[in-house]
Amino acid sequence: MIEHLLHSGWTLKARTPSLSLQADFQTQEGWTPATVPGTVQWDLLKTGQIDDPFYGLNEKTVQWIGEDEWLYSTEFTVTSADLQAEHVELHFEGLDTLCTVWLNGQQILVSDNMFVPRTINVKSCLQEGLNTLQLVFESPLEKGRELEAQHGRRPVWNGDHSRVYVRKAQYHYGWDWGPVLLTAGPWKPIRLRAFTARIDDVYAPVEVTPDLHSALVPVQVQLAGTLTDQILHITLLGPDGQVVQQQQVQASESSQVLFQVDAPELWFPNGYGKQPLYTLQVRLQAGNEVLDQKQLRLGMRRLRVVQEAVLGESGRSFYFEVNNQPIFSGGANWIPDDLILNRISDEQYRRRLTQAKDANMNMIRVWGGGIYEADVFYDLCDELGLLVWQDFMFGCGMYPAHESFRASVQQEAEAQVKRLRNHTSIALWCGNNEDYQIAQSVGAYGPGGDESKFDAKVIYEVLLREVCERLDPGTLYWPGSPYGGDDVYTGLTGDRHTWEIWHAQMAPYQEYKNFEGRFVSEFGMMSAPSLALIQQSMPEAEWFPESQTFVHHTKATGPNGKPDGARRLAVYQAENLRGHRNLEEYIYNTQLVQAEAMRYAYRDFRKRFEGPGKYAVSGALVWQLNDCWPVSSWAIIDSLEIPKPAYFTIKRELSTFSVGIQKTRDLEVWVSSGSFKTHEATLHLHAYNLQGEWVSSTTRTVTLLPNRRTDVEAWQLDTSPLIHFAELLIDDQVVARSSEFPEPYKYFHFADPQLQLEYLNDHSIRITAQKPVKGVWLDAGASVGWNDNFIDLRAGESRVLEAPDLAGRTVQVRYLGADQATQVKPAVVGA
Ligand code: BMA
Repeated sequence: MIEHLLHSGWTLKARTPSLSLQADFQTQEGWTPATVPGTVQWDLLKTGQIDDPFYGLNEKTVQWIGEDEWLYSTEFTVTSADLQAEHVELHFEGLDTLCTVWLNGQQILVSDNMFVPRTINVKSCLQEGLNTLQLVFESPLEKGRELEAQHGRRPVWNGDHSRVYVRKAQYHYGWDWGPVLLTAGPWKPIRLRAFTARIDDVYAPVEVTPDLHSALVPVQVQLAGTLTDQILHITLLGPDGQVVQQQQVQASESSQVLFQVDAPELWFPNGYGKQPLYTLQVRLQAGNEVLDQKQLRLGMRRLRVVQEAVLGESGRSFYFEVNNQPIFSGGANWIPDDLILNRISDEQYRRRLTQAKDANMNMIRVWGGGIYEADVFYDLCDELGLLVWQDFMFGCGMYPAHESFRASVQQEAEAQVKRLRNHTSIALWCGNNEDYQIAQSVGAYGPGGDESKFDAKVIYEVLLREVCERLDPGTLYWPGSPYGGDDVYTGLTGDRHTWEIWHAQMAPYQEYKNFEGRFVSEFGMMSAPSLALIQQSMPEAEWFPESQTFVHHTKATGPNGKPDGARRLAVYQAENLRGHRNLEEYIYNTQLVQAEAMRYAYRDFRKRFEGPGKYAVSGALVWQLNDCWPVSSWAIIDSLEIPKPAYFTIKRELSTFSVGIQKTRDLEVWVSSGSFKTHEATLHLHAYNLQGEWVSSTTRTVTLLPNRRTDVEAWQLDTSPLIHFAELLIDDQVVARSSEFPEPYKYFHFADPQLQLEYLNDHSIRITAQKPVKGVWLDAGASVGWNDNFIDLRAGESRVLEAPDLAGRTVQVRYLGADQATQVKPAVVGA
């Protein structure tokens, strides 16, 4: 196969409505060099024609782009060799969104779904020498509004109502954490392919036997083109690169071979084992000539979603079982990492997903308001041990289901399931985000709901289910997130979004345990981003939380559509902390509250992963891992890639061992273990009074049962509010720490910890406290890769925090109750 990427020579311009389309393409004026793959916004930014939409209030000044039509044009050369091929195709991997394509003046395609790749046979339209390819992108807003006028206005949460009619990433219309940026352009590669025969699709659904002793790898290869006497060579290589098995078959439209792997090296989610990957190579040959080849990486794992009775409770469990081991799915929700999608490099994907892995996460939910992610995203998830909960791209809306819409969704679903189904990380397909919830809120679902008003139910319960069951029968299809039978709020079956905290009644975050679900696929608490990001993304005069620009960079809205982020944040601050005196303290306070909320959530949800027969809560996915621009949001990593304190809290709560302490009448202490083995452990408990003086210490030994919670015998409590620290040791190594300071924090006068900080070398700092201290936060003004941060220290305790990238940086230190930040000069001590 000869393949040309048609990525050069492109120019773009805004459509001039007074000219005919032909004249507009021919005019010399107004053209700008264009990047393909890419979007208009990216090029206008690169060529200085618009200001950075993410800076200050600039978002408002770039809205015209989404309201205009855009022309793209290029010329490319076709050789006689290309034309001699039996088949010549143009392949558009993705067009954003409403696009008409002209080749040498002939219309060859009309596309209206950014998630559907298109292949067109163009042999008869091509000529030797120069050929012209032209694209016209209509305004998604205009088109959506036309469709809305035709079919009716539909309820949505977030963004313009018309979005539900346009198969474009829904967050481009603005969300409660993102600006409006209606991009347009060929956002994925464009290729010209000339061939006799090529590989169209390879499908290899690994099936590990229940006893885990062997795996079957049935390989199905679909070929396209003219098949004569070509041969398919199919090879399976082990994780060590050695050939495991090999077969050759005569090429036919659909070929199958079956490999059996004895004693497969099993793939486990992060934290539960390794991620060995096998390689499947498929080569199409005519004699010695290689016509085409494809390569897949495959993990050997047996995965099921188990919905069984929960001992002594109503409803059913919802847990992922990998290689016969129940998994506590600790992780996060993913939104696209930018609005200008082509700017996200492979390295950026790697950094972000590695941050998730390093936070001991094992599951990422690709949320339905974004995109089916780039191939590299799933490759990384396979490699890093991150299971993927994959939504279809519908979010927070009452979607239509008329015939042409369903046909488009069908094409989209088939293309995306085929593209992604070989990934070991794909653990579940899910119909949508919160569409059952919005349906319930408008009386179209749930108890007493009139489901005849829920048009898209047929998409979620019939269309997508059929596509998944046909194309990827080994993976569970789940109609929505949340979804749990007749009422999306019960929490007794399926998955649940817990928003009673933050949204709804704004319950205190200390109450997460009252709002659990069998699998909590969303919950979150907002906070400000880092100081460095604020300083970079708004003018200095606006560096205060009440400024117009700061509010503009806080997109949360209430039920009336008005901004309510600051208001809700203020309530959570006021309930727990004393007020802030400046921006730095505001950032610290909001981030501390977010971290505390996440401590309660993860700790109390994981606590309910109680062992065989009682996996009462088996998943906790924070809303949200990442951000797509500079904003106050629920993200735990801001768009400058700086993790917030909540990131480190979650990392601790999801580590193989975590300790929980809770004051009821006694002091309740438990340990959650994600180890498949039983461990003998020692637990030290230390108590201090509010003056920071030591009161008592006790030690217990405890046998930690595998992969579940173990309770430690309760301690009787003194009546006065005490500060408690727990330390869990296995083989004399500290494997988990926890502390409990009396709440609400605002009532208590905690003693000055007399913190001492020493630079040991350019990647480690020693911190020593003379008195107990909570929430010690080191801010180096950039993402420096701290191994730990936002820590609590006992009196007299010293800890070393490390970051590879500290050299030459000033570090700011804050803690709960600190008067002001302490600066640590970038001196190298003890090097
Ligand atoms: C969730 C998500 C998003 C939203 C978030 C915060 O339920 O699905 O729609 O951004 O809440 O409000």
